[in-house]
Amino acid sequence: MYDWQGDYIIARLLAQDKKIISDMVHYKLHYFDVRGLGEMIRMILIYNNEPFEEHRFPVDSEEWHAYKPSTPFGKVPLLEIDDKILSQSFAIARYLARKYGLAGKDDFESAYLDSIADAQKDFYQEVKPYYLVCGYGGKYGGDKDKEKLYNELFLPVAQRHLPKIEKLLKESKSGFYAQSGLSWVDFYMAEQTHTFSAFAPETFKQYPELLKHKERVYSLPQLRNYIQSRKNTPT
Ligand SMILES: N[C@@H](CCC(=O)N[C@@H](CS)C(=O)NCC(=O)O)C(=O)O
Repeated sequence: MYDWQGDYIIARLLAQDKKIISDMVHYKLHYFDVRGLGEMIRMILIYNNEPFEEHRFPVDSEEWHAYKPSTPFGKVPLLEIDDKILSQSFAIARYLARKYGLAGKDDFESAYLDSIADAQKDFYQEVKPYYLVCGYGGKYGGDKDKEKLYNELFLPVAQRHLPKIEKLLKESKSGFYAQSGLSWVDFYMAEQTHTFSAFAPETFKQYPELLKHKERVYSLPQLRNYIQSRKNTPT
């Protein structure tokens, strides 16, 4: 009697497992072996305990140049979702965020979060020459003078942008960018703060709420172990 019941229960569990496995989406993330624009995507999946495969390759490598023509826009990150392919980091992040309830509580909050991410992207584009002399050992920065770029480009742009971002963070009162709490934009912003505060530590000392926000995100129980054990590349 006991054996039969045991077998029955095991058979039920196996059937359930099969269903769970057949319902599971297979994710494969293609990106360079750095944090960059791929990291928030990794963080969303890890935060949600979602298994995914990774294809990481060295920046500017033969492997990348061979793979590049097969990508929709010649850029990564790129996410395979079963037999579909999605590129553009924000599109991927938003797609996953909507699935996991990390895209704001309603349409307005979702668009508001997008506006913060887009404003940060504008900042990144504007200070990119400084980013390039700091990251990758300066390999892609040309012969530009780092200190001159810091004083004449990075500092004025940062002094214009960072107080606005910090003000919005404080105003949400949730500790995250949305009033309703954590979203994908917190992962993106924490990564941006991590990168730029290492390239300009003195500047970021003036924006302690941004540094605290990064720590708050990195200490989330679902992410803590990953953050401590990940490959912590400069970019
Ligand atoms: N708007 C795109 C930008 C993607 C992008 O610039 N990717 C860079 C790496 S962060 C890339 O693929 N660079 C290699 C190349 O252009 O050959 C996104 O957000 O995904």
